[in-house]
Amino acid sequence: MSHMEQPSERPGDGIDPRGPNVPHFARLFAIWLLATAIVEPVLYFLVWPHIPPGTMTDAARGAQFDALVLTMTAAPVVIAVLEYYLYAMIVWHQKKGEPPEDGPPIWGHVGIQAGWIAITSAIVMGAFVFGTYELINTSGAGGGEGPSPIWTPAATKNMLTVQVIGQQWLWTYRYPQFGGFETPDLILPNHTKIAFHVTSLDVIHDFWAYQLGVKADANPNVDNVAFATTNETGRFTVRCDELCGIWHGAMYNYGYIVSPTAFYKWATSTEKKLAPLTKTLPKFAWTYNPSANGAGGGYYPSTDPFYEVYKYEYGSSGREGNLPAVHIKSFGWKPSQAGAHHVRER
Ligand SMILES: [Cu+2]
Repeated sequence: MSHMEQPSERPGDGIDPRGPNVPHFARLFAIWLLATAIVEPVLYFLVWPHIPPGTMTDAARGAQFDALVLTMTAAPVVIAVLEYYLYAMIVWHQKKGEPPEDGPPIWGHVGIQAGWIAITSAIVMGAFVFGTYELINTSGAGGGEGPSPIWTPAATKNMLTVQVIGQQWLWTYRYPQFGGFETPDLILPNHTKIAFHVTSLDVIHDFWAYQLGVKADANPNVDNVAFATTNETGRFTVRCDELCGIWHGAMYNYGYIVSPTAFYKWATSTEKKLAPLTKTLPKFAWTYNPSANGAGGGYYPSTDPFYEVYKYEYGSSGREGNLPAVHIKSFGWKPSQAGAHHVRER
């Protein structure tokens, strides 16, 4: 800094630091370049590994990388804004005893206008292209793609199918490749492509396996598919992320990624252990019809004691509505338990 740039005692005495002869832009640019050159490597090397949701699957890794790119894109903009703010306060602030004075207007400045439009357009269009590519690149980026996914993984061989069933207020999982058993434990093998088929038995839930980078709405009568490839063993959290009633906040559990060997051992032994129970479940399907009192109890139709009554009255095709409770006694239920008011004798 030369002596010419030092603040003068009186306006007109030497060059005013706020005046047009001071290279403000060059200064601002140099400071901005230096700050950016320091901050960007810090983000890349030090911050990136700590960005959620981690690296347990390709989908999670993709989300982490996307967040890094957006952060590194935003950082120079944030630096420029803060720097200009501070610079203006220090260099252009009103001197004591001086009348308020506005700076020179910049309207009509072609360079600033063109630069503004060019830079903001480049950032927005870049984010658009990058975001679209990333969405497709990791097979839907861990989001639910509906019943017929557009972006499917390249290799669909050796893919583990896990059905995720939401109901008020818990998650259960069925493994159709292992006899269709159902369990509250979500166990996944490492280094495996997983196809999550997410559905609900009652209201709308949302399957959010946070560290897997997987998030898919669980709608009744909809098979919502999301993909992820496991990368690391460990525990992850499953939460319901769609307000679904009074115990929505308690609708979470933990899942585990284990070695393929450990998974196979677990899956085959669980299949065997649960076989008698699996027989009482409805046949594996991509969606299940909620029973008449499904929203209240989340029963599957065939295991719902009401359903037997329902079938008796309406046939298995059924229809919605309140059920007359007939023959409840033959299923071991008393009318008072079933909440029935009209017990008809046949
Ligand atoms: Cu829920």
